[in-house]
Amino acid sequence: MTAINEVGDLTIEGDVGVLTLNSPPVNALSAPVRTAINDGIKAAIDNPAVKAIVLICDGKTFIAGADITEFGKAPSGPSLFDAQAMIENAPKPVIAAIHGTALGGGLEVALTCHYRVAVPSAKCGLPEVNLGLLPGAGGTQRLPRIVGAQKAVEMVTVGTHVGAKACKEMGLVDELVEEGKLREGAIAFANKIVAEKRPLKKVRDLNDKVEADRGHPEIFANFRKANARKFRGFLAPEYNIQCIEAAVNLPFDDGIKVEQKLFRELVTGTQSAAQRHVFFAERQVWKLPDVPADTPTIPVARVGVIGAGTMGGGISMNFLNAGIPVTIVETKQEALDRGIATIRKNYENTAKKGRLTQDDVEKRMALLTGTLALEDLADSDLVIEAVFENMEIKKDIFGKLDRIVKQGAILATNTSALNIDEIATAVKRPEAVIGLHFFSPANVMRLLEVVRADKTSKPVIATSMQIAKKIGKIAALVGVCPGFVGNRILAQRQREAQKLILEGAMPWDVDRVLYDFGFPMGPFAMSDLAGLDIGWSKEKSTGSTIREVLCEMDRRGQKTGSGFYDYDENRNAKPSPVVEKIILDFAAKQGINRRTISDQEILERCVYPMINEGAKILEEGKAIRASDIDIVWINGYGWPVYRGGPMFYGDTVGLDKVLAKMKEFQAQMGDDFKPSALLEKLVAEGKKFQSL
Ligand code: T1G
Repeated sequence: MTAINEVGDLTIEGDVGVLTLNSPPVNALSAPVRTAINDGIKAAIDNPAVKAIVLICDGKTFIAGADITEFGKAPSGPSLFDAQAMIENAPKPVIAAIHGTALGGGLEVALTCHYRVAVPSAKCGLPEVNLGLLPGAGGTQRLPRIVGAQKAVEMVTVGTHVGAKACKEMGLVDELVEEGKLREGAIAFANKIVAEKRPLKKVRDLNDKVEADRGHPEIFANFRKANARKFRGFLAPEYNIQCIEAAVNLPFDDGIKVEQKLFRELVTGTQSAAQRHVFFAERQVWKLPDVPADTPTIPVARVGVIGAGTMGGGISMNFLNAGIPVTIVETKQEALDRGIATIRKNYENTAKKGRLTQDDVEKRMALLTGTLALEDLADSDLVIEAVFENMEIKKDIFGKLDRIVKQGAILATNTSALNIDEIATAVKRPEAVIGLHFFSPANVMRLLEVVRADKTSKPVIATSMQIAKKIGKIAALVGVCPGFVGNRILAQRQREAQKLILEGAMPWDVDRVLYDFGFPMGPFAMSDLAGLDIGWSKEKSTGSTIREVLCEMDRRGQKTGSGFYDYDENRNAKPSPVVEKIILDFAAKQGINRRTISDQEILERCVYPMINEGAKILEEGKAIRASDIDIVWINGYGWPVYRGGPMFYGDTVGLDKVLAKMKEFQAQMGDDFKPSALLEKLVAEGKKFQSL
């Protein structure tokens, strides 16, 4: 065995040189890894005893891509292109031996090999688009030469991880070898190649697929049309498509030039910086400074859910999906039956779309037990209360749970706003109480706010974060304050949106600006979707807000065919002259002289107070990191991932600009815009939220 460097070694097994990379955690293409490839392949080429070369990785996976942590830093060591050229121009067959995932640059390295073998559990993909990038090492030019343009655009614009079997069917992998015997299998394959004197197949020279696709621009036109909504606002998907088009229409080396030009644009742009930030932010949320990774956790074998309404039902589905039995409690049989029927209907609908088998549905439903007796939760390891948002009701329930549920269980509330410290006063074990704030629909939305109360114990926190991961959520550990993190920041935007439509904008102006910014919909369209009458009652209505007036007119949103917008039979929204008049009347009654408000002012007044509130949340220690706040807003409220979240966006705009604008608004409109001390401090020090 010859050590090439600290992450690579070359062993000669018979006629085969095996170059093994070992650079945890994912063998990313850092400078040492690129050096190991470049020098290791050269050493194998120069060794006359070696007739074929196997490139394999130790650890959990084949190369999982370029080393994202190197981006933006001065390059060192051989470039990825150098390492790839060493492989592709080798006079001996080079075989990539794939386990785990060959992703991004990893697959691009494998595509410069002459052959690829994999174990059945392996996956291949070009997920750069999820980092706001495109495969910048020839992937967009080589992939379509194997799988054709249609499959290639699908893979590069979604970043799919394709299983080895499908890769073999597509020709991405030449042979599947026995699971757990990759090294032996790859060496045997190498010997076979040599014995059969198979040619050195360079992917770059395979032109039949791209030539067959040439003259069919409809492949790309149809794909763009079908995905316009999904790709709205993103640069990377479109640039990926253009690279595949170049592979079809241009010679290889010209296509590479297109790829390099567009890659450079993306990698130096704000969208990719934002999406790379999110990639790491999603992994940071699980790191809790004051809850050590070895904190003991509570095994959760049985879950109790109180309330079989929309939230209780959705919450239950998360656990049923993870194979955890759920006992769901209601006060009336009819409500219980309705709740369970809704869960079943949701599963049946998913099965109709082919995402679940009927057997999956029955397995999940078999794990669900309905009851009217809280006593049936006695043996639950985790109980989640999801009843009406009323403090007295919740405290009454927690008092009962305290007497019923076994010691050591977690007592969680799904409240979205009530004070969990107060709820915890209803039990003798406040250390067991925590908030698990799911977002509706709870079985779909990825975000979970894990709300630690003053007395919540570390094992309860650690278990809650662990179970969140187990049920496929992305969790942010937050503190008790009005609205916790997500809704507290939302309140800033809602307040300004309501003020803006009195001062001169219309709901459709505010919605358009925020939609164009990248939100899936603006606040008024969202209100119409959710229903304007949430929390409203005819008896108590005073007509003192536009929303109340609309509810009194039975304009309660999409469900009544009108709200802030008028809706046609297909629920297409259009601005409403009725609403316009209501708004004008309201403004007149309040003596407001309406004025024209620019889109820029709408955006800054809606977004900058959100950033400022995030800074206050950090000051108060109600969130651990600025990037956690970004994760909350991206996964709970549809903040566009290519803008990185409110805090990252503040850094992108420049905190000095945000501060200056907040001060300007404060002078004009008062202390709703009072800058937080942290914002002032960061600007004074020339720092960013990311530096915290
Ligand atoms: N670079 C640097 N670090 C990486 C990394 C990467 N590419 N991928 C993962 N890590 C770190 C991650 O931050 C975490 O660190 C640890 O590895 C485990 O990751 C030229 C330009 C491979 C499926 O987009 O999808 O190639 O938190 O928790 O759940 O065209 O990691 O432990 O300190 O996610 O088992 C393209 C990204 C790059 C793949 C494994 N490649 N990675 O998932 O572990 S751009 C990607 C993943 C590129 C070329 C272009 C996943 C995984 P820490 P993990 P996992």
